Amino acid sequence: MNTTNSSALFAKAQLLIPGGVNSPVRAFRSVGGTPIFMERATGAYLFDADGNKYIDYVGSWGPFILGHSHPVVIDALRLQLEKATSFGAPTELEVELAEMICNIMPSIEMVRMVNSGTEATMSAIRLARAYTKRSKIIKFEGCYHGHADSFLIKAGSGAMTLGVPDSPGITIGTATDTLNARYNDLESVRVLVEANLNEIAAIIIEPVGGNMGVVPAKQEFLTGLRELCTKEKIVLIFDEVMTGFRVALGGAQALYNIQPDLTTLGKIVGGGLPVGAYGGKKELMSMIAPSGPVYQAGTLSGNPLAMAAGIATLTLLQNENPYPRLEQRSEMLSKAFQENINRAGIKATLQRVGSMMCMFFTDREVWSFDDAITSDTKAYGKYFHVMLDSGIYLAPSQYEALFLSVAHSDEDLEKTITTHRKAIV
Ligand code: KE4
Repeated sequence: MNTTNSSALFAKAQLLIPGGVNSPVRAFRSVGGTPIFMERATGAYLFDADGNKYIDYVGSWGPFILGHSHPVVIDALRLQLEKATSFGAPTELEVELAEMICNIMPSIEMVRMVNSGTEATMSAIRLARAYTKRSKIIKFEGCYHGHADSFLIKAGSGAMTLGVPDSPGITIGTATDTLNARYNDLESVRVLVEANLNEIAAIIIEPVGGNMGVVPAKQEFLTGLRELCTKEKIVLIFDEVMTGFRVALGGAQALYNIQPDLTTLGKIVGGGLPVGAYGGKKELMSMIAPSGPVYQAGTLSGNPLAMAAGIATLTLLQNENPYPRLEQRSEMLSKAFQENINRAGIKATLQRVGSMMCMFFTDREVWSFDDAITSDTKAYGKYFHVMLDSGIYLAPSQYEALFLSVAHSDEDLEKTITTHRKAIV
């Protein structure tokens, strides 16, 4: 592939933007090489600054379940664009999207729109702390909830020790309030709860891990978590920024039939524009300013353009119900990948929930972060570049997800499967 323009743009970008990117994972650091600068996209395809075409399985990290630039979404945006892009005042659009979210996810009785998943999760734990009058939170190693200080905390040396900052600039004070448990390991949660009785405000979890590769939660694990939180009066937060409207219209909470106390959303809910949201029971949400004392605000929260894209996207998902077909095509793709893996005789494990999947370069099943990190990231980097050079755009990291959209055609899947067969040997 000729990527001259991308290379020149990256050289200039690095002088002006930290690492040349506005979000670290885009820099290709974990796969090697330099990032491709994109120019336009439609359906399942990306076109870069050198005119190369790619079949896209990143979908802007999840929003584009309907494919890029869906005509109905673009029309909704065009219509809104003619009216206004922002008011900083309430609009009917916000009420409409709030009503759609509450209808689609019954655990959400009230919802607040924000501008990113990070804003959603940081607000949700502030609310949980205010509601319970407790300070500590439990998260899970390998789960990512955005870049708020309370989440960039890794486990201390022993299971019982408090967290330690996972980034400079985060205070020890913050770290002491974040505890890390092990995904799919209910006992690791019980140990922390018992050692911090009546001090845990919230447990926040990705109900399907999507940021350590794709790691499904076991049903009994989530059921046990729900029961534990109910018993100990801990706020259970499902971070469905990635899984919401992705693994099912109603998200992972519909798939697992578990009602969290709070849910955080992002990505698909904005149809590709900057949107996050958090919501849950009225009893909790009514504590949010101005109806209650918990402060949270945002200049562009509920922005009409973003609302228009979100409403159009959720309306299409409700009316067209693409999930059965997405399930069938995702199953076909992952089965074909597995056949390629078996034929090549390599160490790789495929994991999938709905239209999000991941191939780990390890022969272990991956149920937690310590399983995931047995993967050979060098092998993933090599695979990534063979696929990229053949016009298949995957996540530039072993620890992300591959997303299928309704726009991926049979030919796209065929090309992906044959390229995958070559790329893994
Ligand atoms: P944002 O602040 O990036 O909108 O959302 C943070 C977030 C919260 N919760 C979950 C489950 C998430 O997956 C994310 C963001 N996901 C990453 C991709 N794995 C965004 C990509 C990036 O950081 O550039």
